[in-house]
Amino acid sequence: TSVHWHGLDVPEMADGHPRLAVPAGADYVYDFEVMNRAGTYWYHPHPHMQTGPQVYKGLAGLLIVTDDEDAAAGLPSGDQELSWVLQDRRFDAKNQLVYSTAMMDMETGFLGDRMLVSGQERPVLSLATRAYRVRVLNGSNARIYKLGWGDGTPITVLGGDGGLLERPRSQPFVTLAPAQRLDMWLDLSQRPVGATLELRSSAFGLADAGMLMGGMRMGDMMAGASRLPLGAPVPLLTVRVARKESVTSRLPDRLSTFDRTWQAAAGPPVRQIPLAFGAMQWTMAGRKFDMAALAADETVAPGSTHLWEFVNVGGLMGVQMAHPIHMHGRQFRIVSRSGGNPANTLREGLVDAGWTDTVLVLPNETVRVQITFSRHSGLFLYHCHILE
Ligand SMILES: [Cu+2]
Repeated sequence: TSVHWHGLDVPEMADGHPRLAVPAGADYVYDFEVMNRAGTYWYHPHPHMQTGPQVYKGLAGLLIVTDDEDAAAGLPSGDQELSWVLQDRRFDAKNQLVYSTAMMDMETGFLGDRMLVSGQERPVLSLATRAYRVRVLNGSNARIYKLGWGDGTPITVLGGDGGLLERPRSQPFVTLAPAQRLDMWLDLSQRPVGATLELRSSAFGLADAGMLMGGMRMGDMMAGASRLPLGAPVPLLTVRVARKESVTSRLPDRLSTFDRTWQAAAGPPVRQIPLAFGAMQWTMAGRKFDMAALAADETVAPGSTHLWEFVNVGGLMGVQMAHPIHMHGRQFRIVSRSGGNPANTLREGLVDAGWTDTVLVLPNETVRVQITFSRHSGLFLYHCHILE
């Protein structure tokens, strides 16, 4: 296996590239200094064709980076800081994990039929009448969530993949694609003891995530499809207000000043990268994955700034799919999002502000990102984070 430190800017030899996979029984020391700002990062294996099953069986975890600026924001910490990892799984009659390699799962990604939050199915958390900071990771192989509170309370977003936003923002839902993180504020101070609040993923249309082939769901045509299809509504966990605590916790108006260092670059030309489906394979920029080959337009100077545009073109017969595109190395910014279906209900949950390392490109959309590449030279990856 190999270990990828998702979101961290690390040297080539520590990035977990599949060609540097460590053979079974061998040792390898990942040696790097954390250069990232505070944020919710994570780690998972990255060997070629084995990432899906290895993550599924448990080889993944959170990596929380702290710094002075994050501490100065005065957000809830210690027992008031919670971490929820969302993963869908299938179990057999003996409660053992089932990982299917049916054709359908391999093309659109593996979907479980039971939801786990940090390893527990629909946990009930007993909390107090105060505010909490909640970090959420979508650690699923392929499932997209449309997160919301059961009583319609908006989600107060504090940050995403690359740390805190400049200011909190409130939105009815958060669309969380595989590998993405959400940092949110949960205020229970006005709720009575005994009240409950459910976190759930709301329904969205399969077409919103692009899983349609000539009007038919791809999964219906093949065996092995999940009993919990993509876009099905599903409860995730319940928060129960268990005790009264008189602590005043105020949501800070300003969280970070980090954004001041960011400026939209006008200079660099835009490189277009079509995401397409043909001959039963997904391609990026017309190419399949090659372990070591690079195209000229994939070679960048260390520390240089580029505009890359991901164009979700799909394929014949209306084959379409939402792609969470992850770039290794530096966090980047989303400059613009255009095209696609304006009625796509996953859109209202997107958080395109702040620093990110994984951007969801919805069907027929064009998403332009600005990235300043790492000072570390070497061979790094960019890929769709659906693990199959
Ligand atoms: Cu990753």
